[in-house]
Amino acid sequence: MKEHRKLKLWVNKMANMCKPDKVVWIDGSEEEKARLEKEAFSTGELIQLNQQKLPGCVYHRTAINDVARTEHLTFICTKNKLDAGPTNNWMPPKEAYKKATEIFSGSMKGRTMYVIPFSMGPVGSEFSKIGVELTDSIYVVLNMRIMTRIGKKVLEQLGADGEFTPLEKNHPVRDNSLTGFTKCLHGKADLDINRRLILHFPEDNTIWSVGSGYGGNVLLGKKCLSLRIASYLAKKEGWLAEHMLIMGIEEPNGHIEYIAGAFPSACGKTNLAMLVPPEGLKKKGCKIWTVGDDIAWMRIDTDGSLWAVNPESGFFGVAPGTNSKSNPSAMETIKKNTIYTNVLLKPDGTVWWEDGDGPVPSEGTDWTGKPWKPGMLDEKGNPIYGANPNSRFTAPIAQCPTASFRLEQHHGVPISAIIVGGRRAHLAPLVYESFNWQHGVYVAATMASERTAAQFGKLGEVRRDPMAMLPFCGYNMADYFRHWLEMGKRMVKPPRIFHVNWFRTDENGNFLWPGFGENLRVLEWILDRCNNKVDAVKTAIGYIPKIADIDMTGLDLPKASMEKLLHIDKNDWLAELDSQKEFFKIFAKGLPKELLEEWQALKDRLEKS
Ligand code: GTP
Ligand code: SPV
Ligand code: MN
Repeated sequence: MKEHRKLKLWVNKMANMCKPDKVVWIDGSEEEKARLEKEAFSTGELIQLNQQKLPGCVYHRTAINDVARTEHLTFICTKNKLDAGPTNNWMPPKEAYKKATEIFSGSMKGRTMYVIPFSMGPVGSEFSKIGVELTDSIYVVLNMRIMTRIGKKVLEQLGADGEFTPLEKNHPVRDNSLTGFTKCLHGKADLDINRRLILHFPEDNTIWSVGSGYGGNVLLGKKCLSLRIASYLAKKEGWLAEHMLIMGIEEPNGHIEYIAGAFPSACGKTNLAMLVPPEGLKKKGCKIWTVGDDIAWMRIDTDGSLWAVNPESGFFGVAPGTNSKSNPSAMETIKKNTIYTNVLLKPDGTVWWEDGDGPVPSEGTDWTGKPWKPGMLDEKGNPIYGANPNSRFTAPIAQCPTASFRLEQHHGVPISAIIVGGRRAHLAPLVYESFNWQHGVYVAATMASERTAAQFGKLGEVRRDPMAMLPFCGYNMADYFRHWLEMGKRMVKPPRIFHVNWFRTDENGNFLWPGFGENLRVLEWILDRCNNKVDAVKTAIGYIPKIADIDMTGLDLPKASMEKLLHIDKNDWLAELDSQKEFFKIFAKGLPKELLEEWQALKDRLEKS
């Protein structure tokens, strides 16, 4: 294989700073995987699980203070602060490089630096992007092996002078300086939260992450490249990089329609993407195809519609709550070749988590490595969980029983509808449809959700999370809204935009909607709307279903619950508008005027209603 000169120079430069004992280039082979696992078993970085019951599966614990993305330590480092915008933490590139250099310097002494060439998207697709991650963590290498396409084939694709990943041909904006392989550097250093930095340099196509060993902080192809850097590129190049699942819904006649869905972290993307139709609907013969559970790259094709690819090749899914009832496809997917992180380890070398399958084990070792028994309480009297609430599984998409046959197709899938939504105990109805693209962008830009365990911070607090991209937009979010509005104008047939809420509760705090597989009932209504098959009720906030148009076959839900689920409370919505206005204020003059117009129009409609 010809050598890529610039890549080699960069690897040498980084190695000179980090001072690893060795530098090992990852080729992606099975032999290499076995060798790395063996080494990690010997140091305790990984534990081999019961190979009869969980073939090919391994177990890992991260440090106790390193169990979720740390958004307050995550920075967008652009020359101008305004380019990062008011919703991102910003640091000038010079200062960021300097701070991180101090932590990286000599941090890999006694360790190996692995060089992982990886492709986000099918290798060779014009739409894919290449990255190279340097890391001192075998856990990261093995995760990247599942989550992305790695190794020799990627280097070959990069080629000797392939300094630049190909852009879409004939694209009006070609700026090669931005599209070279993304340079990703990760080091665990001392895993000290006070010396942890997740730095993005979109202007240099570079990511530096130090001091963490957890998921989104360190699998740099995921949130860092495929969302933060990619969103920046997407704006320049005229496409969208989104925190969205992609799924196909096949009708009995074999016709498949695809939808993309943006929900904040731990709000149900993985579960929706691989839902199993409930008994009542199965009879109709609907089928689900899973394309992706976390990230969608979408572009406008020559047919004027929006097409999406999932740049990833694996799931990094939330374990707690995953069981054979809520998500049988996920349970099937993670039976083999899976990395389990921060779950409970059982004495027989298998794993368990809260609301998982099987009886609660009588004993085990918890995610912190301590002996665990059910019912244990901490000093404050709170239950001690066996698995961390943000514990995860890493598994290949190809193992999912509903994996789409179009996963490796370079062209992706056409998107009929975009759905957005968060966790809202009150306010938002089960589903509503926006009036048009611009209104839909406003709905998505003002979406909000209660905070989950996927990010460090206070649980339950409602925060605005536009397009579920608040933590992931690599540039000024006001410009991001403008980009969405522009994209709509360029499409002949833009997808319709819907808002959903699976999490509305009753007076006692119980979910009104059963969720999971039952969500298909709502998706069917959404597709019927896209195909002009059903009417709807026009309300101030958008179109909502006529109750009779949601197929309830086999679901015993009182009509009163359905009414509550679709109820629109005028006063709550007026209060919501005040809160939206506060949010808009942070963008000052940068906010596209169209969003303010939509805000005003909603206010007028509500007041008249
Ligand atoms: P990230 O991987 O962090 O981006 O999360 P995600 O959006 O893929 O969320 P996921 O599907 O893993 O769901 C997170 C949690 O929400 C799990 O504990 C699920 O049990 C729960 N959940 C998912 N779908 C539903 C639903 O329809 N109803 C209810 N009540 N809970 C759900
Ligand atoms: C999320 O938090 O949205 C995730 C998990 O998908 S992580 O990869 O850690 O970001
Ligand atoms: Mn996610």
